[in-house]
Amino acid sequence: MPANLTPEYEKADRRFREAGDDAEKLDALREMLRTIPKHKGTDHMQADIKRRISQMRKAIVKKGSSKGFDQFHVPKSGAGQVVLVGPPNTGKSSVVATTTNAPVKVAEYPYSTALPTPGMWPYEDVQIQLVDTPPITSEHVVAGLMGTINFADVIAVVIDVSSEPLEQIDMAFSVLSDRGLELSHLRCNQLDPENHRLRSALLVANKVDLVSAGDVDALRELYSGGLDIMPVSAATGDGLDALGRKLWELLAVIRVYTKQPGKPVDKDKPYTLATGSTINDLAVEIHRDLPEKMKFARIWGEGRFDGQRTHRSEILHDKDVVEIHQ
Ligand SMILES: Nc1nc2c(ncn2[C@@H]2O[C@H](COP(=O)(O)OP(=O)(O)OP(=O)(O)O)[C@@H](O)[C@H]2O)c(=O)[nH]1
Ligand SMILES: [Mg+2]
Repeated sequence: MPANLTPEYEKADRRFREAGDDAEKLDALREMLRTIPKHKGTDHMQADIKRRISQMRKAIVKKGSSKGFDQFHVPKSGAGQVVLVGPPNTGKSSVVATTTNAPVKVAEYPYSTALPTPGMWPYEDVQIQLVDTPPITSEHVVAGLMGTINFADVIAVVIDVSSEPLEQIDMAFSVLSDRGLELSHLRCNQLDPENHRLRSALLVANKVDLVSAGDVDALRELYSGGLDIMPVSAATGDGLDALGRKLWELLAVIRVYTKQPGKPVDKDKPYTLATGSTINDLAVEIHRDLPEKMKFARIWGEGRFDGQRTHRSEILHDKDVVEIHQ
């Protein structure tokens, strides 16, 4: 294997080799295509992955399961994908409804959401993708939903803090763990790439408007699972800013602005990259031919001399400004 494959790619490749069924294989292949470094040296591999995706899709269609699966595959978009998971009626759809423009259904009765639905949540000048999902219970998890959950970057377990929150947490954890997922408070980039059961996660304690501050403190004291608890109210908006910040932290991405020589900084659409990315990674994102054409780059940012000339292996920080010279 070429030496410059990323740990994310290698993780997806392992996931493919260990996948139990075609749907998981297809998921892993798509992740491989997303994470493979895009440059000439990997052209052949990219073409090979695309061919395998196409074959796998055909195989699934042949087996008659394509409809069910595709509806549960949510392509990634924005700075990262967060899937909201939890028992019925806890407010998963309400959180997505208040933070995004997604056409989700909120209802007083349980089991109102039948399919995953994505929405984009503007966080500062980037967008975090939230995915609303059908509820899980110890008796039943809708077919295909584990594929959606597995694919996400971060899992947000949404519980209703006003109604036996610890039982809801236990149920959600055991449902996920029975299906091969362990939840961790660590950021995406801190997870052991060898352990593909592990996912970055947090607890969203929704409906805090219905309880007292003391009830939230009591939950924090009694809960010993290690995840961060984010108290929010989809009804009043309380806690949502803090939730956005926390999700941004867990996703472990940075945003980088670019500028053309002699022109102002393009502040409209920052590039989002994994923490630890370099100038070269940014160049690949901009255009796959750019790394070859790039002569040098200048960089502005905290702890840097304004416009200092730098090399392609320079590690970028959140909010850096980069000017690439070809
Ligand atoms: N008081 C209060 N009610 C809320 C809050 N969030 C949601 N609700 C109410 O809780 C009920 C369920 O909300 P949904 O968003 O549909 O819950 P859900 O988790 O998506 O439900 P399912 O899709 O059936 O699993 C609705 O009546 C909402 O209005 C909140 O923060 N405070
Ligand atoms: Mg719902």
